[in-house]
Amino acid sequence: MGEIEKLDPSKVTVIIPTLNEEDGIGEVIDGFKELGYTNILVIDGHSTDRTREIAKEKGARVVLQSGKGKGQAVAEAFKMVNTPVAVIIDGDGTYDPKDVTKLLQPIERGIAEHVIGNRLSNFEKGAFTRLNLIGNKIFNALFRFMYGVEVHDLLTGYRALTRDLYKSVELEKHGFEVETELTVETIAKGFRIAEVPINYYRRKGKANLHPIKDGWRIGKTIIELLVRYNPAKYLYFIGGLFLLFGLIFGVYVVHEWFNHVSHNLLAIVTSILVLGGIQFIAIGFVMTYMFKVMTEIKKGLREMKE
Ligand SMILES: Nc1nc2c(ncn2[C@@H]2O[C@H](COP(=O)(O)OP(=O)(O)OP(=O)(O)O)[C@@H](O)[C@H]2O)c(=O)[nH]1
Ligand SMILES: [Mg+2]
Repeated sequence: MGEIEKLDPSKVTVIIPTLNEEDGIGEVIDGFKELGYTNILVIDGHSTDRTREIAKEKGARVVLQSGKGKGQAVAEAFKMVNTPVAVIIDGDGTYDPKDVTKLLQPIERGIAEHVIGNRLSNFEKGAFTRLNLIGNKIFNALFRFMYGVEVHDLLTGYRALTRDLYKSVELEKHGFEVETELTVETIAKGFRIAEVPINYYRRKGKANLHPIKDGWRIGKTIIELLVRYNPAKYLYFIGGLFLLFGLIFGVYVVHEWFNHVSHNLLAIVTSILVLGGIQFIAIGFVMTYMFKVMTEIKKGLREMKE
């Protein structure tokens, strides 16, 4: 990371995905301009209000996304920018442009390639609905449990990423799953995440997120992407289930056998469950090891390229 020390605003591109954010977009752009950031890319999802017009007036570069959804917009924006760092922020005025200095610090210090702004310690009343807050907590807990990474605000929309990272992430999800996917891609590729506390305010304008529909998709994504991150965990789970049932049947069969009753079929099933379970877990171990080595190799190759 020799290239990055104290980051000059010219080394940063601010990416703002928008869909009908005429009430918020102006102040977000102004906020960054006041701080000296001039590379501002608004990637718009075919807003039907004055969003694009306002963004252009304020001097941002405005691009219409080619597909649909926030995820697709962010992926497209990553292809278009090339500064050492990209910052992503929502266009609805819920985040404070001034917090960008906090967001950049871990990158400047060389301790992370992906910094996420944690909204949960300091948010304005009404910024989260109760459902959103509960949903958030559940997803974060699920994520920590499954991935073993200490993330407390997985779904935040305010992030900073280094070029190495934003150029190498593969984003396949098109909607609000993008935050989850970015985080999984980061750890799966061996990059480091840091979390900094930021402010969070009530949104300007109407919501785009549907808590139930999008919540369901986000939850599914967390589970689905485990395959990409560490497929062995699935094998442990299946192996564990096999062993558990094997054990239950086994105890029963043996117990009955002592009472002079034989259950031949169940005895066979028990053996299959136990042997199968052990095999799943053993393969899981091998896969975990392979995965670790692959991550190290990818990291090493990247460092060599620098
Ligand atoms: N380009 C593009 N941007 C989108 C799309 N959907 C949402 N956005 C933008 O992505 C950002 C985050 O979306 P929000 O609707 O604020 O989602 P959220 O912050 O999780 O939910 P709220 O609590 O309702 O604000 C906003 O700036 C949206 O305008 C889309 O389909 N295309
Ligand atoms: Mg928002």
